[in-house]
Amino acid sequence: MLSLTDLRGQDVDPLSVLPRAELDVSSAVETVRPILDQVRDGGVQAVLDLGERFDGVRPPSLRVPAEALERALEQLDPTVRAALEESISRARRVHSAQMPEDSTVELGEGAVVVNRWVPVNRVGLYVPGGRAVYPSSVVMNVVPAQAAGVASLAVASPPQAEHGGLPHPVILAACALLGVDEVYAAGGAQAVAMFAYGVRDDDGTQVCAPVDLVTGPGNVYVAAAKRALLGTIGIDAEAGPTEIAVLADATADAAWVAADLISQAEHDPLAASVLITTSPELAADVVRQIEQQVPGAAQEERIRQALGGEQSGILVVSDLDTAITVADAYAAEHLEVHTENAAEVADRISNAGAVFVGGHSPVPLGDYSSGSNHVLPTGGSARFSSGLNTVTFLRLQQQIRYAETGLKELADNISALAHSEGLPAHGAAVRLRFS
Ligand code: HSO
Ligand code: ZN
Repeated sequence: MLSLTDLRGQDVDPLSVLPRAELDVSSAVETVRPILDQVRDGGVQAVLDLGERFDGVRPPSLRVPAEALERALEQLDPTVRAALEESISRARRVHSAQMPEDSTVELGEGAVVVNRWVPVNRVGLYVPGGRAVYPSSVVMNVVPAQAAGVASLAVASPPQAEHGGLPHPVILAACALLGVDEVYAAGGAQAVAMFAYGVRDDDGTQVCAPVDLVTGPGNVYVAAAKRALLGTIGIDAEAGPTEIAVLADATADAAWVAADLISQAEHDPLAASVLITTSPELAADVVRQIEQQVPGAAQEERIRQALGGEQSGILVVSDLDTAITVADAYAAEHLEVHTENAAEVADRISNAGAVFVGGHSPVPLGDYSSGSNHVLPTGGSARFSSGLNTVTFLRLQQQIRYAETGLKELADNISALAHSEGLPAHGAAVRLRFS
Protein backbone atom coordinates (compact mmCIF):
# COMPACT_ATOMS: atom_id res chain seq x y z
CA MET A 1 0.00 0.00 0.00
CA LEU A 2 2.84 2.35 0.91
CA SER A 3 5.63 2.26 -1.69
CA LEU A 4 9.14 1.72 -0.35
CA THR A 5 12.20 3.29 -1.93
CA ASP A 6 15.67 2.44 -0.67
CA LEU A 7 18.00 5.31 -1.50
CA ARG A 8 21.05 4.08 0.40
CA GLY A 9 24.10 4.37 -1.82
CA GLN A 10 22.14 5.85 -4.72
CA ASP A 11 22.57 9.24 -6.32
CA VAL A 12 18.89 10.21 -6.46
CA ASP A 13 17.27 13.44 -5.28
CA PRO A 14 15.02 12.16 -2.44
CA LEU A 15 12.41 14.81 -3.25
CA SER A 16 12.00 13.41 -6.75
CA VAL A 17 10.63 10.23 -5.20
CA LEU A 18 8.46 12.10 -2.71
CA PRO A 19 6.19 14.21 -4.89
CA ARG A 20 3.28 16.08 -3.34
CA ALA A 21 -0.38 16.21 -4.23
CA GLU A 22 -0.99 19.18 -6.50
CA LEU A 23 -3.90 21.40 -5.58
CA ASP A 24 -5.10 23.36 -8.59
CA VAL A 25 -6.40 26.49 -6.90
CA SER A 26 -6.03 28.74 -9.96
CA SER A 27 -8.55 26.91 -12.12
CA ALA A 28 -10.96 26.80 -9.16
CA VAL A 29 -10.67 30.61 -8.98
CA GLU A 30 -12.45 30.85 -12.35
CA THR A 31 -15.17 28.47 -11.11
CA VAL A 32 -15.87 30.52 -7.97
CA ARG A 33 -15.89 34.01 -9.53
CA PRO A 34 -19.59 33.94 -10.55
CA ILE A 35 -20.45 32.77 -7.02
CA LEU A 36 -18.56 35.68 -5.47
CA ASP A 37 -20.35 38.14 -7.80
CA GLN A 38 -23.71 36.57 -7.03
CA VAL A 39 -23.16 37.13 -3.28
CA ARG A 40 -21.85 40.68 -3.77
CA ASP A 41 -24.95 41.60 -5.81
CA GLY A 42 -27.59 39.40 -4.22
CA GLY A 43 -26.79 39.53 -0.47
CA VAL A 44 -28.55 37.19 1.94
CA GLN A 45 -30.85 35.60 -0.65
CA ALA A 46 -27.87 34.73 -2.84
CA VAL A 47 -26.07 32.99 0.04
CA LEU A 48 -29.22 31.01 0.87
CA ASP A 49 -29.76 30.11 -2.82
CA LEU A 50 -26.18 28.87 -3.06
CA GLY A 51 -26.58 26.82 0.15
CA GLU A 52 -29.58 25.15 -1.44
CA ARG A 53 -27.60 24.46 -4.60
CA PHE A 54 -24.33 23.21 -3.11
CA ASP A 55 -25.28 21.87 0.33
CA GLY A 56 -28.67 20.48 -0.68
CA VAL A 57 -30.62 22.50 1.88
CA ARG A 58 -31.89 26.05 2.20
CA PRO A 59 -31.09 27.28 5.72
CA PRO A 60 -34.20 28.57 7.54
CA SER A 61 -32.16 31.68 8.34
CA LEU A 62 -28.63 32.70 7.43
CA ARG A 63 -27.72 33.73 10.98
CA VAL A 64 -28.00 30.85 13.41
CA PRO A 65 -30.48 31.86 16.16
CA ALA A 66 -29.16 32.08 19.74
CA GLU A 67 -31.60 29.34 20.83
CA ALA A 68 -30.07 26.90 18.34
CA LEU A 69 -26.62 27.51 19.83
CA GLU A 70 -27.93 27.02 23.37
CA ARG A 71 -29.81 23.86 22.38
CA ALA A 72 -26.72 22.39 20.70
CA LEU A 73 -24.71 22.96 23.89
CA GLU A 74 -27.41 21.40 26.07
CA GLN A 75 -27.55 18.34 23.82
CA LEU A 76 -23.79 17.92 23.53
CA ASP A 77 -22.51 14.55 24.77
CA PRO A 78 -20.99 15.28 28.23
CA THR A 79 -17.80 13.36 27.39
CA VAL A 80 -17.27 15.39 24.22
CA ARG A 81 -18.06 18.57 26.16
CA ALA A 82 -15.46 17.77 28.83
CA ALA A 83 -12.86 16.93 26.15
CA LEU A 84 -13.57 20.17 24.27
CA GLU A 85 -13.33 22.17 27.50
CA GLU A 86 -9.92 20.69 28.27
CA SER A 87 -8.74 21.39 24.69
CA ILE A 88 -9.97 24.97 24.92
CA SER A 89 -8.30 25.57 28.25
CA ARG A 90 -4.91 24.20 27.05
CA ALA A 91 -5.16 26.09 23.76
CA ARG A 92 -5.94 29.32 25.60
CA ARG A 93 -2.81 28.93 27.75
CA VAL A 94 -0.57 28.27 24.75
CA HIS A 95 -2.05 31.03 22.56
CA SER A 96 -2.01 33.65 25.34
CA ALA A 97 1.70 32.97 25.73
CA GLN A 98 2.13 33.90 22.03
CA MET A 99 0.95 37.48 22.66
CA PRO A 100 3.95 39.68 21.87
CA GLU A 101 4.76 42.66 24.06
CA ASP A 102 4.73 46.24 22.82
CA SER A 103 8.13 47.91 22.93
CA THR A 104 9.23 51.51 23.22
CA VAL A 105 12.65 52.28 21.76
CA GLU A 106 14.37 55.53 22.72
CA LEU A 107 16.86 56.40 20.00
CA GLY A 108 18.02 59.74 21.42
CA GLU A 109 16.62 62.78 23.14
CA GLY A 110 13.10 63.39 21.83
CA ALA A 111 13.38 60.39 19.51
CA VAL A 112 11.09 57.49 20.27
CA VAL A 113 9.55 54.71 18.17
CA VAL A 114 6.87 52.48 19.67
CA ASN A 115 6.14 48.98 18.33
CA ARG A 116 2.49 48.35 19.09
CA TRP A 117 0.56 45.13 18.46
CA VAL A 118 -3.02 45.93 17.47
CA PRO A 119 -5.71 43.26 16.98
CA VAL A 120 -7.61 43.05 13.69
CA ASN A 121 -11.05 44.57 14.28
CA ARG A 122 -13.34 41.96 12.78
CA VAL A 123 -12.61 38.43 11.59
CA GLY A 124 -14.56 35.68 9.83
CA LEU A 125 -13.64 32.11 10.72
CA TYR A 126 -14.49 29.34 8.29
CA VAL A 127 -15.21 25.87 9.64
CA PRO A 128 -15.66 23.14 7.02
CA GLY A 129 -18.66 20.85 7.11
CA GLY A 130 -18.63 18.65 4.02
CA ARG A 131 -16.71 15.37 4.19
CA ALA A 132 -15.10 16.85 7.28
CA VAL A 133 -17.04 18.14 10.27
CA TYR A 134 -14.39 19.41 12.63
CA PRO A 135 -15.52 21.04 15.88
CA SER A 136 -11.83 20.94 16.85
CA SER A 137 -11.20 23.46 14.06
CA VAL A 138 -13.63 25.88 15.73
CA VAL A 139 -11.33 25.81 18.76
CA MET A 140 -8.20 26.24 16.63
CA ASN A 141 -9.60 29.32 14.86
CA VAL A 142 -11.44 31.03 17.69
CA VAL A 143 -8.88 30.65 20.49
CA PRO A 144 -5.99 32.58 18.84
CA ALA A 145 -8.39 35.30 17.63
CA GLN A 146 -9.69 35.75 21.15
CA ALA A 147 -6.17 35.61 22.62
CA ALA A 148 -5.21 38.44 20.25
CA GLY A 149 -8.11 40.54 21.52
CA VAL A 150 -10.17 40.59 18.30
CA ALA A 151 -13.34 42.50 19.22
CA SER A 152 -15.74 41.10 16.62
CA LEU A 153 -15.66 37.51 15.50
CA ALA A 154 -18.05 35.52 13.30
CA VAL A 155 -18.06 31.82 12.33
CA ALA A 156 -19.49 30.33 9.13
CA SER A 157 -20.07 26.63 8.50
CA PRO A 158 -22.15 24.90 5.82
CA PRO A 159 -25.83 24.12 6.42
CA GLN A 160 -26.56 20.41 6.84
CA ALA A 161 -29.69 18.80 5.38
CA GLU A 162 -29.90 16.27 8.23
CA HIS A 163 -29.83 19.10 10.77
CA GLY A 164 -32.62 21.18 9.29
CA GLY A 165 -30.30 23.55 7.43
CA LEU A 166 -28.21 24.47 10.48
CA PRO A 167 -24.46 23.79 10.69
CA HIS A 168 -23.49 20.57 12.46
CA PRO A 169 -24.70 20.65 16.11
CA VAL A 170 -21.25 19.87 17.58
CA ILE A 171 -19.85 22.86 15.67
CA LEU A 172 -22.62 25.02 17.14
CA ALA A 173 -21.94 23.63 20.60
CA ALA A 174 -18.22 24.39 20.25
CA CYS A 175 -19.08 27.99 19.28
CA ALA A 176 -21.32 28.27 22.34
CA LEU A 177 -18.57 26.88 24.61
CA LEU A 178 -16.13 29.44 23.24
CA GLY A 179 -18.58 32.31 23.73
CA VAL A 180 -19.12 32.92 20.00
CA ASP A 181 -22.69 33.99 19.28
CA GLU A 182 -22.37 35.20 15.68
CA VAL A 183 -22.64 32.07 13.53
CA TYR A 184 -23.84 31.72 9.93
CA ALA A 185 -25.15 28.70 8.05
CA ALA A 186 -22.99 29.28 5.00
CA GLY A 187 -20.31 27.19 3.35
CA GLY A 188 -17.87 27.13 0.47
CA ALA A 189 -16.97 30.15 -1.65
CA GLN A 190 -20.27 31.84 -0.79
CA ALA A 191 -19.30 31.97 2.91
CA VAL A 192 -15.99 33.66 2.10
CA ALA A 193 -17.79 36.15 -0.18
CA MET A 194 -20.34 36.86 2.58
CA PHE A 195 -17.49 37.71 4.94
CA ALA A 196 -15.65 39.81 2.38
CA TYR A 197 -18.55 41.90 1.09
CA GLY A 198 -20.99 41.66 3.99
CA VAL A 199 -24.59 40.82 3.11
CA ARG A 200 -27.93 42.58 3.45
CA ASP A 201 -31.50 41.35 3.54
CA ASP A 202 -34.03 42.32 0.84
CA ASP A 203 -35.15 45.29 2.97
CA GLY A 204 -31.55 46.55 3.23
CA THR A 205 -30.87 45.41 6.80
CA GLN A 206 -27.26 44.35 7.28
CA VAL A 207 -27.26 40.68 8.31
CA CYS A 208 -23.49 40.06 8.21
CA ALA A 209 -21.09 43.01 8.32
CA PRO A 210 -17.92 42.73 6.22
CA VAL A 211 -14.84 41.42 8.01
CA ASP A 212 -11.18 42.41 7.75
CA LEU A 213 -9.62 38.94 7.82
CA VAL A 214 -10.86 35.45 6.94
CA THR A 215 -9.12 32.37 8.35
CA GLY A 216 -9.73 28.65 8.47
CA PRO A 217 -9.28 25.58 6.32
CA GLY A 218 -11.69 24.44 3.63
CA ASN A 219 -11.85 22.68 0.29
CA VAL A 220 -10.32 23.91 -2.96
CA TYR A 221 -13.27 26.30 -3.60
CA VAL A 222 -12.81 27.92 -0.21
CA ALA A 223 -9.09 28.31 -0.97
CA ALA A 224 -9.97 29.75 -4.41
CA ALA A 225 -12.43 32.24 -2.92
CA LYS A 226 -9.83 33.38 -0.39
CA ARG A 227 -7.28 33.84 -3.17
CA ALA A 228 -9.77 35.76 -5.35
CA LEU A 229 -10.82 38.07 -2.50
CA LEU A 230 -7.36 38.71 -1.08
CA GLY A 231 -6.98 42.47 -0.92
CA THR A 232 -10.64 43.03 -0.09
CA ILE A 233 -9.87 40.89 2.96
CA GLY A 234 -6.72 39.51 4.54
CA ILE A 235 -6.43 35.72 4.65
CA ASP A 236 -4.39 33.08 6.42
CA ALA A 237 -2.80 30.32 4.34
CA GLU A 238 -4.57 28.36 1.60
CA ALA A 239 -4.96 24.95 3.20
CA GLY A 240 -4.25 21.89 1.06
CA PRO A 241 -4.68 18.19 1.88
CA THR A 242 -3.14 17.18 5.20
CA GLU A 243 0.40 15.75 5.40
CA ILE A 244 2.36 13.78 7.95
CA ALA A 245 6.05 12.99 7.68
CA VAL A 246 7.72 10.71 10.20
CA LEU A 247 11.47 10.83 10.73
CA ALA A 248 12.49 7.60 12.41
CA ASP A 249 15.49 5.45 13.26
CA ALA A 250 15.73 1.82 14.40
CA THR A 251 14.55 2.76 17.91
CA ALA A 252 11.05 3.68 16.65
CA ASP A 253 8.02 1.49 17.34
CA ALA A 254 6.73 0.32 13.95
CA ALA A 255 3.14 -0.14 15.15
CA TRP A 256 3.01 3.42 16.46
CA VAL A 257 4.56 4.88 13.32
CA ALA A 258 2.11 2.93 11.11
CA ALA A 259 -0.86 4.05 13.21
CA ASP A 260 0.19 7.71 12.96
CA LEU A 261 0.68 7.50 9.17
CA ILE A 262 -2.79 5.92 8.89
CA SER A 263 -4.36 8.56 11.17
CA GLN A 264 -3.74 11.43 8.76
CA ALA A 265 -4.49 9.28 5.67
CA GLU A 266 -7.99 8.95 7.15
CA HIS A 267 -8.71 12.62 6.29
CA ASP A 268 -8.58 12.62 2.54
CA PRO A 269 -7.69 10.40 -0.45
CA LEU A 270 -5.14 13.12 -1.30
CA ALA A 271 -3.57 13.15 2.18
CA ALA A 272 0.19 12.47 2.22
CA SER A 273 1.83 10.03 4.65
CA VAL A 274 5.59 9.86 4.37
CA LEU A 275 8.16 7.90 6.37
CA ILE A 276 11.81 8.89 6.19
CA THR A 277 14.00 6.39 7.98
CA THR A 278 17.57 5.22 8.37
CA SER A 279 16.39 1.69 9.17
CA PRO A 280 15.38 -0.78 6.43
CA GLU A 281 14.11 -3.13 9.18
CA LEU A 282 11.78 -0.45 10.55
CA ALA A 283 10.58 0.33 7.02
CA ALA A 284 9.67 -3.33 6.44
CA ASP A 285 7.96 -3.56 9.85
CA VAL A 286 5.91 -0.42 9.15
CA VAL A 287 4.75 -1.90 5.82
CA ARG A 288 3.67 -5.08 7.65
CA GLN A 289 1.94 -3.05 10.36
CA ILE A 290 0.03 -1.03 7.80
CA GLU A 291 -1.16 -4.20 6.12
CA GLN A 292 -2.41 -5.42 9.50
CA GLN A 293 -3.96 -2.19 10.72
CA VAL A 294 -5.77 -0.87 7.64
CA PRO A 295 -8.23 -3.69 6.83
CA GLY A 296 -11.53 -3.01 8.56
CA ALA A 297 -10.70 0.62 9.39
CA ALA A 298 -13.78 2.88 9.32
CA GLN A 299 -12.30 5.02 6.52
CA GLU A 300 -10.51 2.13 4.83
CA GLU A 301 -11.13 3.27 1.26
CA ARG A 302 -9.84 6.79 1.87
CA ILE A 303 -6.80 5.45 3.75
CA ARG A 304 -5.95 3.01 0.95
CA GLN A 305 -6.16 5.77 -1.64
CA ALA A 306 -4.04 8.17 0.43
CA LEU A 307 -1.34 5.63 1.31
CA GLY A 308 -1.34 4.22 -2.23
CA GLY A 309 -1.17 7.65 -3.84
CA GLU A 310 2.05 8.94 -5.33
CA GLN A 311 2.14 11.64 -2.65
CA SER A 312 2.82 8.99 0.03
CA GLY A 313 5.73 6.62 0.51
CA ILE A 314 8.64 5.32 2.56
CA LEU A 315 12.15 6.49 1.97
CA VAL A 316 15.16 4.66 3.39
CA VAL A 317 18.24 6.86 3.56
CA SER A 318 21.81 6.13 4.67
CA ASP A 319 22.14 8.27 7.77
CA LEU A 320 20.40 10.61 10.18
CA ASP A 321 21.91 13.77 8.63
CA THR A 322 20.41 12.84 5.25
CA ALA A 323 17.08 12.03 6.90
CA ILE A 324 17.03 15.48 8.52
CA THR A 325 17.94 17.20 5.24
CA VAL A 326 15.14 15.37 3.42
CA ALA A 327 12.58 16.14 6.14
CA ASP A 328 13.61 19.78 6.08
CA ALA A 329 13.35 20.01 2.29
CA TYR A 330 9.94 18.33 2.33
CA ALA A 331 8.68 20.93 4.88
CA ALA A 332 5.77 18.84 6.13
CA GLU A 333 2.67 20.22 7.73
CA HIS A 334 3.27 17.76 10.60
CA LEU A 335 6.64 16.14 11.31
CA GLU A 336 6.96 13.38 13.92
CA VAL A 337 10.44 12.57 15.22
CA HIS A 338 10.89 9.00 16.48
CA THR A 339 14.63 8.74 17.02
CA GLU A 340 17.16 8.50 19.78
CA ASN A 341 17.60 11.98 21.28
CA ALA A 342 14.42 13.10 19.54
CA ALA A 343 14.49 16.56 21.13
CA GLU A 344 17.96 17.27 19.72
CA VAL A 345 16.92 16.05 16.28
CA ALA A 346 13.77 18.21 16.45
CA ASP A 347 15.88 21.29 17.18
CA ARG A 348 17.69 20.73 13.88
CA ILE A 349 14.44 21.01 11.89
CA SER A 350 13.78 24.38 10.33
CA ASN A 351 10.92 23.64 7.93
CA ALA A 352 7.78 22.05 9.40
CA GLY A 353 4.38 23.41 10.41
CA ALA A 354 4.66 21.63 13.76
CA VAL A 355 7.16 19.10 15.11
CA PHE A 356 5.94 16.24 17.29
CA VAL A 357 8.82 15.08 19.46
CA GLY A 358 9.12 11.44 20.55
CA GLY A 359 6.75 8.49 20.58
CA HIS A 360 4.28 10.00 23.01
CA SER A 361 3.60 13.14 20.96
CA PRO A 362 1.59 11.82 18.01
CA VAL A 363 -0.17 14.11 15.53
CA PRO A 364 -3.70 13.25 16.79
CA LEU A 365 -2.65 14.74 20.15
CA GLY A 366 -1.97 18.00 18.34
CA ASP A 367 -5.13 17.67 16.24
CA TYR A 368 -7.30 17.77 19.34
CA SER A 369 -5.84 18.30 22.75
CA SER A 370 -2.18 19.31 23.17
CA GLY A 371 -2.85 23.06 23.27
CA SER A 372 -0.97 23.64 20.00
CA ASN A 373 -2.81 24.69 16.82
CA HIS A 374 -3.81 22.26 14.07
CA VAL A 375 -4.31 24.81 11.27
CA LEU A 376 -0.82 24.43 9.78
CA PRO A 377 0.95 25.23 6.50
CA THR A 378 0.69 22.49 3.86
CA GLY A 379 2.26 21.85 0.45
CA GLY A 380 5.76 22.93 1.53
CA SER A 381 4.61 26.39 2.59
CA ALA A 382 6.11 25.71 6.04
CA ARG A 383 9.29 27.04 4.39
CA PHE A 384 7.90 30.57 4.67
CA SER A 385 4.81 30.54 6.85
CA SER A 386 3.48 29.50 10.24
CA GLY A 387 0.34 27.80 11.41
CA LEU A 388 -2.54 29.80 12.78
CA ASN A 389 -1.44 31.62 15.91
CA THR A 390 -2.18 34.70 17.96
CA VAL A 391 0.03 36.93 15.79
CA THR A 392 -2.08 35.97 12.73
CA PHE A 393 -4.78 38.17 14.26
CA LEU A 394 -2.52 41.11 15.13
CA ARG A 395 -0.86 43.88 13.19
CA LEU A 396 2.37 45.59 14.15
CA GLN A 397 1.73 49.30 14.12
CA GLN A 398 4.54 51.75 14.78
CA GLN A 399 4.14 55.09 16.48
CA ILE A 400 6.78 57.66 15.62
CA ARG A 401 7.12 60.06 18.53
CA TYR A 402 9.85 62.61 17.75
CA ALA A 403 10.09 66.01 19.41
CA GLU A 404 11.86 69.14 18.15
CA THR A 405 15.31 68.09 19.40
CA GLY A 406 15.01 64.63 17.90
CA LEU A 407 13.90 65.88 14.50
CA LYS A 408 16.48 68.71 14.39
CA GLU A 409 19.29 66.23 14.89
CA LEU A 410 18.23 64.35 11.75
CA ALA A 411 17.21 67.29 9.52
CA ASP A 412 20.46 67.32 7.51
CA ASN A 413 20.41 63.53 7.07
CA ILE A 414 16.86 63.63 5.75
CA SER A 415 17.74 66.46 3.34
CA ALA A 416 20.77 64.59 2.04
CA LEU A 417 18.82 61.36 1.47
CA ALA A 418 15.85 63.23 -0.05
CA HIS A 419 18.14 65.00 -2.54
CA SER A 420 19.83 61.74 -3.43
CA GLU A 421 16.42 60.34 -4.37
CA GLY A 422 15.41 63.44 -6.35
CA LEU A 423 12.69 64.27 -3.81
CA PRO A 424 13.75 67.67 -2.39
CA ALA A 425 10.24 68.49 -1.06
CA HIS A 426 10.79 65.78 1.52
CA GLY A 427 13.84 67.63 2.86
CA ALA A 428 12.09 70.99 2.63
CA ALA A 429 9.17 69.76 4.77
CA VAL A 430 11.62 69.05 7.57
CA ARG A 431 13.81 72.17 7.23
CA LEU A 432 10.74 74.44 7.17
CA ARG A 433 10.22 73.70 10.86
CA PHE A 434 13.63 75.12 11.75
CA SER A 435 13.79 78.24 9.57
N1 HSO B 1 -4.99 16.86 11.00
C1 HSO B 1 -5.88 17.92 10.55
C2 HSO B 1 -6.70 18.53 11.66
C3 HSO B 1 -7.71 17.65 12.26
N2 HSO B 1 -7.56 16.35 12.57
C4 HSO B 1 -8.98 17.96 12.65
C5 HSO B 1 -8.66 15.89 13.13
N3 HSO B 1 -9.54 16.87 13.18
C6 HSO B 1 -5.03 19.01 9.87
O1 HSO B 1 -4.00 19.44 10.66
ZN1 ZN C 1 -6.03 15.06 11.72
